[in-house]
Amino acid sequence: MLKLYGGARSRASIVHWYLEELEIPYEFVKLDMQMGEHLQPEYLAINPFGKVPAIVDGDFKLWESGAILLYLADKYSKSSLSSEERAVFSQWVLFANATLGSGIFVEANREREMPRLLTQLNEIFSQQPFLLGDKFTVADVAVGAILNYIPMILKLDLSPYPAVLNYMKQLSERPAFQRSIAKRT
Ligand SMILES: N[C@@H](CCC(=O)N[C@@H](CS)C(=O)NCC(=O)O)C(=O)O
Repeated sequence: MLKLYGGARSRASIVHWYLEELEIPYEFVKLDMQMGEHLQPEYLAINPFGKVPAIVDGDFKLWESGAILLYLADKYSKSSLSSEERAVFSQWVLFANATLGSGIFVEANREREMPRLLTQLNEIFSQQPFLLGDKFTVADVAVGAILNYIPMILKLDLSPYPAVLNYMKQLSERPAFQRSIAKRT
């Protein structure tokens, strides 16, 4: 069975959420990061950098939350993906982890980056429920997780972006979200 390695309040919750959405069997291995379990040889054999999340799927090991999301989308989505679909998923997952995450959570970037990023996202969610239209995809897990981390971590006024707030709320009410990221696992 696929194993997801994570720690309390870690980015493993993003992958956890997607596994719940996919409804595939998996085991969540919760490392005691306070005790440095992620830096022990057993885990370093999976991710030599000692960061979570990582997965082990059969003999295959993979780390970096974005890479894991894309692998899961590719392997476990109900229909097979075209090159274009795969590329658009990569675009949004990289946007979430590289551009949106650092634009919001790196304080030095926030004033400059956050308004332009959230204004455009607000525009998108004013037109459609999900990033790619009417269908929830892995892109929403990547971007939605970063957005929903905001109220968990920071006190920011998002009221200028009502469509983003509504999107965050819709996502946070999904049963798979409630079973995973909402518990801050
Ligand atoms: N870009 C990586 C970030 C991984 C990361 O920094 N994980 C943190 C937990 S959220 C971690 O493992 N920290 C432990 C450490 O640095 O010792 C990803 O998205 O997977």
